Amino acid sequence: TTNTIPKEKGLDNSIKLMTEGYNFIPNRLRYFQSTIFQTRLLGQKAICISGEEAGALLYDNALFQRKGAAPMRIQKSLFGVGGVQGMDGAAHQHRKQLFMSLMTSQRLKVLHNLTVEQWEIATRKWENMHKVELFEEGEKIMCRVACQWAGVPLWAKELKLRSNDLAAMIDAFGAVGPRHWQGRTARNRTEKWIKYIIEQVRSGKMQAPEETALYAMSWHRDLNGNLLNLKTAAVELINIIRPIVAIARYITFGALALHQYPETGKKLVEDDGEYSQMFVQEIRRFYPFGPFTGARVRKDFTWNGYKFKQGTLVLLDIYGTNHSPDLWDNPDTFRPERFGNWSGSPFDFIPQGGGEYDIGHRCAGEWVTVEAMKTSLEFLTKRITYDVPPQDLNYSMVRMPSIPRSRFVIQHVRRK
Ligand code: PAM
Repeated sequence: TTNTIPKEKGLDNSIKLMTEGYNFIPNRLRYFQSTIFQTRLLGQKAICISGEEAGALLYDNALFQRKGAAPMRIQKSLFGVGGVQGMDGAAHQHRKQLFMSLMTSQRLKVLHNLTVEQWEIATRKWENMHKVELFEEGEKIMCRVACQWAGVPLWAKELKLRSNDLAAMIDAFGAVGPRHWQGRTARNRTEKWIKYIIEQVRSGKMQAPEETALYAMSWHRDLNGNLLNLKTAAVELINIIRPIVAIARYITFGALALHQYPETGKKLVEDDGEYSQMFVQEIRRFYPFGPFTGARVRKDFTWNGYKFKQGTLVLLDIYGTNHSPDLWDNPDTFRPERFGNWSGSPFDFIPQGGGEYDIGHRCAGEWVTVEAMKTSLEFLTKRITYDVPPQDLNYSMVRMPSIPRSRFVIQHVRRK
């Protein structure tokens, strides 16, 4: 039997995506009483799907490809052109392996230590500051961590520029107008910087420690035995450092959770590690960051009676899946305990995408994210105290990516 996919009217509904944000897909699924619908976005047909079964579908590499999935405007700002996110097949597996090889437990330990060190250094500065904007400061902390971890030299006087540029690429992903163009400018400047550093390594003028991403990206060989061209090597090295800066968003939402649900802070302080894990998982589930992800149909197929035609863009609802009442009890309640003896699947909890790490497109940096969040939020609760003055802590469900409007201001930072 063939089912008809509910179809949204309109020549193009991109404007509605811009005005409904994270709720664009969930709103329509509710309206159509469906887990699938069809619309038009960015001048093309797009099928939107949501839920665990939908996740399993989108991450089936036999049915979907990433080539040509991310719009050029996202590549020119957020991801870069020619990087791992848009690759398929054996070439993708080989490239993904390059990223996964950097994610060993040893390297996560190094990341942990660097993160603690940078929070310590920041605290010394903050003790003498009247007020601190946690989001931007967190980005700078994570920028330093990212560059040190990756082996990329970063002078103190360029920290602000590099951190702001990496942040601008992330901030651009749901933007039209100036915020988008700032993301592009930031990417161009960052690629120029990173290309220069990789050239220094390749020409022997700079030594990169073997365990670092700088070394890995500089000397990686593709399946034909060739070094990555300079531009691609830079794009991939930026694909390591930029997403580490993006963790500052989750850390800021974590600080918001600590403020709005004070009992979580007490539990973190008394914690032996288990609560910390549940707490960061709930932050990644609850707060809006990635709205959806996408792929293109590789060849015609039928799923649950719905026909998918080759080349069609398919979007998987990340925010909605993480808030689906079919998968989560009281999904709109912040409750870390839901992750206690939680038996998840690779497709029900997908803040950073679903599926497998090694052969799939699941975010390579998910362990780094969890580690940096735990370390940072434990530091905020166990090592320092601070006041949260009155401010507008609301976050928009329309602006993508979202962030509390005040960027989370703290005062009277003191060591415990
Ligand atoms: C990073 O890579 O810097 C981490 C933060 C990125 C958040 C990604 C949010 C996803 C947004 C858009 C994906 C577009 C894919 C659409 C495919 C059609």
